[in-house]
Amino acid sequence: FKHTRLYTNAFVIEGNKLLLGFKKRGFGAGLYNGFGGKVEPGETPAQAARRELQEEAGIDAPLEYIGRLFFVVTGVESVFDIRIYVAREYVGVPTESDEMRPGWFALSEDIAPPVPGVDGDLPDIPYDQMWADDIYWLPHLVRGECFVGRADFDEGNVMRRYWFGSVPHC
Ligand code: 6U4
Ligand code: NA
Ligand code: NA
Repeated sequence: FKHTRLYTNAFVIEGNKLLLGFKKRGFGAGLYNGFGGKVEPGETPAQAARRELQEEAGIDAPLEYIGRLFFVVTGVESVFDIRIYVAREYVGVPTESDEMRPGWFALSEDIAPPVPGVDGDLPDIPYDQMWADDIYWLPHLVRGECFVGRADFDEGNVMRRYWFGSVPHC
């Protein structure tokens, strides 16, 4: 089969809010996503995840590994092996970078009771402006359940098939 390339994707949750970035350039521009990118030589995925979060969102967070997504694109030689991380606290102020514009989104009320006047005005998670498979695994991440899965895309960002499942531990 194809070879794999390591990537990271990091999500920060604070209470009832999820931090996403609007990607301004590159592959996936125009979509909301977590913060991440390629794992560089000599780096562990955890180190890369923390570095990318700092570079793209301007914050530091105690990221924990929560899931793994194999992203397959028709006509692309390598498979993206994306290590997905989550943190429930962070240090710093989310700041726009060349690549990403950060913003907070409301998590559904079954996660934790909303704080009136603080969480109430936030937009819902913009699944229609995210990679099409994210809606199947982001709920696992929000619940703190480890997951693994695969999504296959045609050129033109059309998802052909996917599977996701939760796993007992990461
Ligand atoms: P750097 O190192 O920052 O330049 P970059 O191309 O920005 O890397 P990124 O995060 O866009 O990396 O991820 C590379 C590829 O992995 C994306 O182009 C598509 C895929 N991917 C990333 N996040 C995904 C997500 N949430 N859902 C999905 N595919 C994703 O299905
Ligand atoms: Na990136
Ligand atoms: Na990057």
